[in-house]
Amino acid sequence: MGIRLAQAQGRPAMHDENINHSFLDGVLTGEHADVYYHFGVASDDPVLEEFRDVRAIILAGSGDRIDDFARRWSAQHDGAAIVALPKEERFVTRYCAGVLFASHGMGMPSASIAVQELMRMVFFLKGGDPGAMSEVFWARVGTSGGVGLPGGTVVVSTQGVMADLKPYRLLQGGSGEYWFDSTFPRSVADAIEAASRGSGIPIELGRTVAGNEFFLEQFRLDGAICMETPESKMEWLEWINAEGVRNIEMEGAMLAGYLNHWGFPSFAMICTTLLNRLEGDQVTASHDELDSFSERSGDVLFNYLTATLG
Ligand code: R2B
Ligand code: URA
Repeated sequence: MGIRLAQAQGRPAMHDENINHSFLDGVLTGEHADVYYHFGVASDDPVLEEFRDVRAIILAGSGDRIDDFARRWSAQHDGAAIVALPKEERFVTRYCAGVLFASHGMGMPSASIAVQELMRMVFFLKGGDPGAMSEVFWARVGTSGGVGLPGGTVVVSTQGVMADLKPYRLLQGGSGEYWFDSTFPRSVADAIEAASRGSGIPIELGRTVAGNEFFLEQFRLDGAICMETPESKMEWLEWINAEGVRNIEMEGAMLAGYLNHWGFPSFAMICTTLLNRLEGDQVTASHDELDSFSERSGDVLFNYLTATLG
Protein backbone atom coordinates (compact mmCIF):
# COMPACT_ATOMS: atom_id res chain seq x y z
CA MET A 1 0.00 0.00 0.00
CA GLY A 2 1.38 3.42 -0.94
CA ILE A 3 1.43 6.64 1.02
CA ARG A 4 -1.71 8.05 -0.64
CA LEU A 5 -3.79 4.96 0.14
CA ALA A 6 -2.58 4.94 3.76
CA GLN A 7 -3.57 8.60 4.05
CA ALA A 8 -6.96 8.03 2.39
CA GLN A 9 -7.66 5.31 4.95
CA GLY A 10 -6.84 7.76 7.73
CA ARG A 11 -3.64 5.92 8.59
CA PRO A 12 -0.53 7.97 9.14
CA ALA A 13 2.00 7.70 6.32
CA MET A 14 5.70 7.29 6.94
CA HIS A 15 7.97 10.34 6.52
CA ASP A 16 9.20 9.13 3.17
CA GLU A 17 11.48 12.15 2.74
CA ASN A 18 13.50 11.05 5.79
CA ILE A 19 14.12 7.52 4.53
CA ASN A 20 17.60 7.07 3.04
CA HIS A 21 16.34 5.99 -0.40
CA SER A 22 19.68 6.61 -2.10
CA PHE A 23 21.08 3.62 -0.24
CA LEU A 24 17.98 1.55 0.50
CA ASP A 25 16.21 1.50 -2.88
CA GLY A 26 19.08 -0.44 -4.44
CA VAL A 27 18.49 -3.19 -1.87
CA LEU A 28 14.94 -3.63 -3.17
CA THR A 29 15.96 -3.66 -6.84
CA GLY A 30 18.70 -6.20 -6.11
CA GLU A 31 21.51 -3.83 -7.10
CA HIS A 32 23.18 -4.57 -3.79
CA ALA A 33 22.48 -6.39 -0.57
CA ASP A 34 22.18 -4.64 2.79
CA VAL A 35 24.53 -6.07 5.39
CA TYR A 36 23.10 -5.82 8.90
CA TYR A 37 26.59 -6.32 10.21
CA HIS A 38 25.91 -6.25 13.97
CA PHE A 39 23.10 -8.82 13.57
CA GLY A 40 25.32 -11.04 11.40
CA VAL A 41 22.87 -11.27 8.51
CA ALA A 42 22.35 -9.63 5.10
CA SER A 43 19.22 -8.93 3.08
CA ASP A 44 20.05 -11.74 0.63
CA ASP A 45 20.19 -14.37 3.39
CA PRO A 46 17.23 -16.78 2.98
CA VAL A 47 16.63 -16.77 6.76
CA LEU A 48 15.11 -13.30 6.45
CA GLU A 49 12.26 -14.72 4.34
CA GLU A 50 10.95 -16.15 7.61
CA PHE A 51 10.73 -12.62 9.08
CA ARG A 52 8.58 -11.12 6.29
CA ASP A 53 5.36 -11.15 8.34
CA VAL A 54 6.92 -9.25 11.23
CA ARG A 55 4.27 -7.20 13.03
CA ALA A 56 6.19 -6.10 16.11
CA ILE A 57 9.81 -5.47 17.07
CA ILE A 58 10.53 -5.86 20.76
CA LEU A 59 13.79 -4.54 22.13
CA ALA A 60 15.42 -5.13 25.50
CA GLY A 61 18.90 -4.49 26.81
CA SER A 62 19.92 -8.06 27.57
CA GLY A 63 20.04 -11.13 25.39
CA ASP A 64 18.69 -13.39 28.14
CA ARG A 65 15.57 -11.27 28.34
CA ILE A 66 15.11 -11.59 24.58
CA ASP A 67 15.38 -15.37 24.80
CA ASP A 68 12.82 -15.45 27.66
CA PHE A 69 10.40 -13.22 25.74
CA ALA A 70 10.62 -15.39 22.62
CA ARG A 71 9.97 -18.57 24.63
CA ARG A 72 7.00 -16.96 26.35
CA TRP A 73 5.55 -15.76 23.02
CA SER A 74 6.07 -19.20 21.51
CA ALA A 75 4.31 -20.89 24.47
CA GLN A 76 1.40 -18.50 23.94
CA HIS A 77 1.27 -19.51 20.23
CA ASP A 78 1.07 -23.31 20.36
CA GLY A 79 4.83 -23.69 20.54
CA ALA A 80 5.44 -21.72 17.32
CA ALA A 81 9.01 -22.10 16.02
CA ILE A 82 11.65 -19.69 17.29
CA VAL A 83 14.19 -18.63 14.65
CA ALA A 84 17.52 -17.34 16.01
CA LEU A 85 20.18 -15.44 14.06
CA PRO A 86 23.50 -17.22 14.66
CA LYS A 87 25.63 -14.16 15.51
CA GLU A 88 25.11 -13.27 19.17
CA GLU A 89 28.30 -11.46 20.14
CA ARG A 90 26.68 -8.02 19.76
CA PHE A 91 22.90 -8.48 19.76
CA VAL A 92 20.69 -11.51 20.42
CA THR A 93 17.80 -11.91 17.98
CA ARG A 94 14.78 -14.25 17.99
CA TYR A 95 11.81 -14.34 15.62
CA CYS A 96 8.60 -16.08 16.61
CA ALA A 97 5.01 -15.83 15.36
CA GLY A 98 5.18 -12.34 13.84
CA VAL A 99 7.38 -10.79 16.52
CA LEU A 100 11.08 -10.01 16.19
CA PHE A 101 12.78 -9.81 19.59
CA ALA A 102 16.25 -8.17 19.68
CA SER A 103 18.65 -6.99 22.35
CA HIS A 104 20.32 -3.59 22.05
CA GLY A 105 22.96 -3.44 24.80
CA MET A 106 23.30 -0.46 27.10
CA GLY A 107 23.16 3.19 26.13
CA MET A 108 22.25 5.15 23.02
CA PRO A 109 25.47 4.53 21.06
CA SER A 110 24.85 0.76 21.27
CA ALA A 111 21.07 0.86 20.93
CA SER A 112 21.21 3.27 17.96
CA ILE A 113 23.13 0.63 15.98
CA ALA A 114 20.45 -1.97 16.70
CA VAL A 115 17.62 0.45 15.90
CA GLN A 116 19.14 1.72 12.61
CA GLU A 117 19.90 -1.80 11.35
CA LEU A 118 16.40 -2.97 12.34
CA MET A 119 14.79 0.02 10.59
CA ARG A 120 16.71 -0.93 7.43
CA MET A 121 15.63 -4.55 7.90
CA VAL A 122 11.98 -3.49 8.20
CA PHE A 123 12.33 -1.43 5.01
CA PHE A 124 13.66 -4.50 3.21
CA LEU A 125 11.16 -6.97 4.73
CA LYS A 126 8.21 -4.73 3.82
CA GLY A 127 9.53 -4.01 0.31
CA GLY A 128 9.76 -0.28 1.09
CA ASP A 129 5.94 -0.11 1.31
CA PRO A 130 5.13 2.78 3.71
CA GLY A 131 1.70 1.35 4.60
CA ALA A 132 3.17 -2.02 5.54
CA MET A 133 6.04 -0.40 7.46
CA SER A 134 3.64 1.81 9.39
CA GLU A 135 1.84 -1.28 10.70
CA VAL A 136 4.93 -2.52 12.54
CA PHE A 137 4.78 -1.85 16.29
CA TRP A 138 8.03 -1.19 18.18
CA ALA A 139 8.68 -1.35 21.91
CA ARG A 140 11.60 -1.23 24.26
CA VAL A 141 11.14 -3.00 27.58
CA GLY A 142 13.70 -2.19 30.24
CA THR A 143 14.76 -1.01 33.64
CA SER A 144 15.18 2.50 35.00
CA GLY A 145 15.62 4.63 38.08
CA GLY A 146 12.31 5.99 39.34
CA VAL A 147 11.83 9.69 40.06
CA GLY A 148 9.49 9.94 43.04
CA LEU A 149 8.33 6.37 42.42
CA PRO A 150 9.25 3.27 44.42
CA GLY A 151 11.04 0.30 42.88
CA GLY A 152 8.70 -1.98 40.96
CA THR A 153 6.59 0.74 39.31
CA VAL A 154 6.16 0.35 35.55
CA VAL A 155 6.60 3.61 33.64
CA VAL A 156 5.20 3.96 30.12
CA SER A 157 7.00 6.90 28.53
CA THR A 158 5.24 9.87 26.96
CA GLN A 159 8.43 11.66 25.90
CA GLY A 160 12.14 10.83 25.90
CA VAL A 161 14.44 13.72 26.80
CA MET A 162 18.11 14.14 27.53
CA ALA A 163 19.48 15.15 30.94
CA ASP A 164 18.83 18.84 30.16
CA LEU A 165 15.17 17.96 29.42
CA LYS A 166 15.65 18.84 25.73
CA PRO A 167 14.85 16.38 22.93
CA TYR A 168 17.33 13.91 21.49
CA ARG A 169 20.16 15.36 19.46
CA LEU A 170 23.59 14.45 18.13
CA LEU A 171 26.64 16.37 17.00
CA GLN A 172 26.51 17.11 13.29
CA GLY A 173 30.06 16.80 11.99
CA GLY A 174 31.31 19.51 14.30
CA SER A 175 29.16 22.22 12.69
CA GLY A 176 26.00 21.99 14.72
CA GLU A 177 23.43 19.51 15.98
CA TYR A 178 20.81 17.18 14.54
CA TRP A 179 17.59 17.45 16.57
CA PHE A 180 14.92 14.74 16.70
CA ASP A 181 11.33 14.73 17.94
CA SER A 182 11.59 12.27 20.82
CA THR A 183 7.96 12.10 21.89
CA PHE A 184 6.21 8.73 22.18
CA PRO A 185 2.72 8.44 20.66
CA ARG A 186 0.33 9.11 23.55
CA SER A 187 -2.47 6.91 22.19
CA VAL A 188 -0.15 3.88 22.29
CA ALA A 189 0.98 4.66 25.87
CA ASP A 190 -2.68 4.96 26.91
CA ALA A 191 -3.55 1.65 25.21
CA ILE A 192 -0.65 -0.08 26.98
CA GLU A 193 -1.87 1.17 30.33
CA ALA A 194 -5.45 0.13 29.50
CA ALA A 195 -4.35 -3.40 28.54
CA SER A 196 -2.93 -3.92 32.06
CA ARG A 197 -5.69 -2.17 34.00
CA GLY A 198 -6.89 -4.43 36.79
CA SER A 199 -3.66 -6.46 36.75
CA GLY A 200 -2.53 -4.96 40.06
CA ILE A 201 0.74 -3.76 38.48
CA PRO A 202 1.46 -0.13 39.42
CA ILE A 203 1.73 1.80 36.13
CA GLU A 204 2.54 5.48 35.60
CA LEU A 205 2.76 7.51 32.40
CA GLY A 206 5.36 10.26 32.19
CA ARG A 207 8.50 11.74 30.69
CA THR A 208 11.75 9.76 30.72
CA VAL A 209 15.31 11.07 30.83
CA ALA A 210 17.83 9.14 28.74
CA GLY A 211 21.27 9.71 30.22
CA ASN A 212 24.39 9.08 28.15
CA GLU A 213 26.03 7.69 31.25
CA PHE A 214 24.72 5.66 34.21
CA PHE A 215 26.64 7.77 36.75
CA LEU A 216 27.52 11.27 35.50
CA GLU A 217 24.50 11.96 33.30
CA GLN A 218 22.17 10.51 35.92
CA PHE A 219 23.67 12.77 38.62
CA ARG A 220 24.85 9.91 40.83
CA LEU A 221 27.24 10.39 43.72
CA ASP A 222 28.45 6.76 43.73
CA GLY A 223 30.51 6.64 40.50
CA ALA A 224 34.27 6.22 40.35
CA ILE A 225 34.12 9.77 39.06
CA CYS A 226 31.72 12.20 40.70
CA MET A 227 31.03 15.72 39.46
CA GLU A 228 28.03 16.51 41.68
CA THR A 229 27.44 17.50 45.27
CA PRO A 230 24.47 16.14 47.28
CA GLU A 231 22.87 19.57 46.73
CA SER A 232 23.39 19.75 42.93
CA LYS A 233 22.16 16.15 42.55
CA MET A 234 18.96 16.86 44.50
CA GLU A 235 18.44 20.14 42.66
CA TRP A 236 18.51 18.24 39.33
CA LEU A 237 16.28 15.41 40.56
CA GLU A 238 13.74 17.83 42.03
CA TRP A 239 13.75 19.89 38.84
CA ILE A 240 13.13 16.91 36.55
CA ASN A 241 10.50 15.58 38.97
CA ALA A 242 8.67 18.94 38.86
CA GLU A 243 8.91 18.85 35.03
CA GLY A 244 7.01 15.54 34.85
CA VAL A 245 9.94 13.11 34.53
CA ARG A 246 8.99 9.79 36.11
CA ASN A 247 12.11 7.74 35.36
CA ILE A 248 15.70 7.75 34.07
CA GLU A 249 17.22 5.21 31.70
CA MET A 250 19.65 5.27 28.76
CA GLU A 251 18.00 4.66 25.36
CA GLY A 252 14.47 6.09 25.10
CA ALA A 253 15.16 9.54 23.63
CA MET A 254 17.14 8.08 20.72
CA LEU A 255 14.56 5.33 20.15
CA ALA A 256 11.65 7.76 19.92
CA GLY A 257 13.74 10.24 17.90
CA TYR A 258 14.72 7.75 15.20
CA LEU A 259 11.32 6.07 14.93
CA ASN A 260 9.60 9.46 14.65
CA HIS A 261 12.12 10.50 12.00
CA TRP A 262 10.91 7.74 9.69
CA GLY A 263 7.32 8.31 10.82
CA PHE A 264 6.54 4.99 12.51
CA PRO A 265 3.20 5.74 14.18
CA SER A 266 3.16 3.01 16.80
CA PHE A 267 5.90 2.54 19.37
CA ALA A 268 6.41 2.63 23.12
CA MET A 269 8.79 2.24 25.99
CA ILE A 270 7.87 0.25 29.09
CA CYS A 271 10.40 0.37 31.92
CA THR A 272 10.21 -0.88 35.43
CA THR A 273 11.87 1.20 38.16
CA LEU A 274 14.56 -0.47 40.29
CA LEU A 275 14.81 2.25 42.93
CA ASN A 276 13.54 5.72 43.78
CA ARG A 277 16.33 8.11 42.80
CA LEU A 278 14.98 10.74 45.25
CA GLU A 279 16.06 8.31 47.98
CA GLY A 280 19.42 7.04 46.73
CA ASP A 281 21.81 6.04 43.95
CA GLN A 282 22.71 2.39 44.52
CA VAL A 283 20.52 -0.45 43.30
CA THR A 284 20.17 -2.39 46.55
CA ALA A 285 17.07 -4.50 45.79
CA SER A 286 17.63 -8.25 46.19
CA HIS A 287 17.96 -10.60 43.22
CA ASP A 288 14.38 -11.86 43.77
CA GLU A 289 13.01 -8.32 44.01
CA LEU A 290 14.80 -7.31 40.80
CA ASP A 291 13.40 -10.37 39.03
CA SER A 292 9.89 -9.59 40.15
CA PHE A 293 10.25 -5.89 39.17
CA SER A 294 11.46 -6.89 35.69
CA GLU A 295 8.70 -9.43 35.30
CA ARG A 296 6.15 -6.63 35.67
CA SER A 297 7.37 -4.73 32.60
CA GLY A 298 7.33 -8.03 30.65
CA ASP A 299 3.75 -8.67 31.82
CA VAL A 300 2.68 -5.17 30.75
CA LEU A 301 4.24 -5.75 27.31
CA PHE A 302 2.63 -9.17 26.89
CA ASN A 303 -0.80 -7.90 28.00
CA TYR A 304 -0.60 -5.30 25.22
CA LEU A 305 0.81 -7.66 22.58
CA THR A 306 -1.89 -10.21 23.37
CA ALA A 307 -4.60 -7.54 23.17
CA THR A 308 -3.33 -6.20 19.83
CA LEU A 309 -1.72 -9.15 18.01
CA GLY A 310 -3.53 -12.04 19.66
C1 R2B B 1 18.57 0.75 31.91
O1 R2B B 1 19.40 -0.09 32.55
C2 R2B B 1 20.67 -0.09 31.89
C3 R2B B 1 21.74 0.42 32.82
O2 R2B B 1 21.78 -0.37 34.00
C4 R2B B 1 20.48 0.77 30.67
O3 R2B B 1 20.56 0.05 29.46
C5 R2B B 1 19.13 1.27 30.84
O4 R2B B 1 18.55 2.07 29.95
N1 URA C 1 18.92 1.92 34.62
C1 URA C 1 19.35 3.19 34.58
O1 URA C 1 19.78 3.67 33.51
N2 URA C 1 19.32 3.93 35.71
C2 URA C 1 18.92 3.43 36.88
O2 URA C 1 18.96 4.14 37.89
C3 URA C 1 18.48 2.09 36.91
C4 URA C 1 18.49 1.37 35.77
